[in-house]
Amino acid sequence: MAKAKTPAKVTRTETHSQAGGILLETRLTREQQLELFRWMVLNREFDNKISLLYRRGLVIGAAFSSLGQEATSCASTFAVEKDDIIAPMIRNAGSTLVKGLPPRDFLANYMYRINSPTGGRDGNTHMGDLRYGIIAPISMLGCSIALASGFVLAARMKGQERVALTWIGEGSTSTGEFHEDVNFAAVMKAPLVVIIENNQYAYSTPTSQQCAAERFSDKAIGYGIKHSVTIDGNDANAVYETSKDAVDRARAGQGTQLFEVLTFRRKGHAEHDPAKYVPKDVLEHWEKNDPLQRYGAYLKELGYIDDDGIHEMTAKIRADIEAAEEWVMQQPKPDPATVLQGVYADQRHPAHMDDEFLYDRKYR
Ligand SMILES: Cc1ncc(C[n+]2csc(CCOP(=O)(O)OP(=O)(O)O)c2C)c(N)n1
Ligand SMILES: [Mg+2]
Repeated sequence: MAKAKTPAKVTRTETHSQAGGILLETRLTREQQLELFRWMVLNREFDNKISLLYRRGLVIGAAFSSLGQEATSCASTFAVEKDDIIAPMIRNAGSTLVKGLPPRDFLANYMYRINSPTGGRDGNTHMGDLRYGIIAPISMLGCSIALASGFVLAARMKGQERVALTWIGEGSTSTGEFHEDVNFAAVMKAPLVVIIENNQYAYSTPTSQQCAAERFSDKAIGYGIKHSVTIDGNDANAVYETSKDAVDRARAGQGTQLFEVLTFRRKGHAEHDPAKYVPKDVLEHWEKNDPLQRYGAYLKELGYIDDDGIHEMTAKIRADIEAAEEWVMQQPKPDPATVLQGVYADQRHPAHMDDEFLYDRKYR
């Protein structure tokens, strides 16, 4: 952590917990830490459900998992406000859920139902909902950064103090778009936070084969961005604290912020990829470094929750996801005859039939 925090609530001399090795100095209350843990469990259970649905042939688009990266999505989004904007990528289901999109809407999108943010047009994660401040993930790697900075620069012209948070894989930082977009945002002092999620692989390409920089956070200096750090992305408190500092600085007018979280993609690029190119010992190392296990162990050490509490929490989340799936299965799929609707201005998108304004969605 780069700078001193508001007074720490812990009196011990250790900086990290014995169990889980979690950063002890945090502004989060007991209740907030339990809530953050709950989001991380939801993130994992949601991903597990998508994986199962994919295997049953009920999700037919690519199904992306963030197994092992739950802290990087959930703890960072925990640091933004309701009116802030997030621009997630394919591996940030947790961010979308924390920002408020109901799991059943997300599930409905994966299962291409009319009652979903894209009205059944997209069978995976490329959907957003501006009612919750969520910009849809963009396939062209790097492009989300320009959209996110454009959004908050426009907000600034309207006198609003909105901050945008976006994530980018370490592989995507080698695109021209990343360079152009971060440079533009930094020059304009856009209130934007860019988190580089270094999960060690870009599809089958390991980090060592696509970038010679020692640390991805070093890229910040080329854009004049200060305070860039590389942190343990599997430590939810560290991710929250670093994100909160960056969001606060961006809101205070200090311009674009960027930092790197070290984590690992524990599944293939998507469900179709068995990731046989990942060495077994590396995978085992990161399995032992699991963000949920670590945060759970830490919360137990503090006496905030016990094993029964974790089981109860997980069972409730699973039941909610089952109920969401049941609801989704009742929803109709789009009529193929409507495929051109929403492509041109003269025919409204089926998910926005009643909209007075495109983003005032009433798809439910
Ligand atoms: C400009 C561009 N090039 C290539 C692709 C194909 N592609 C999609 S995801 C991906 C790997 C991205 O790796 P990384 O940025 O590390 O993110 P991760 O999947 O590890 O989260 C590639 C090459 C694309 N979508 N856009
Ligand atoms: Mg990657």
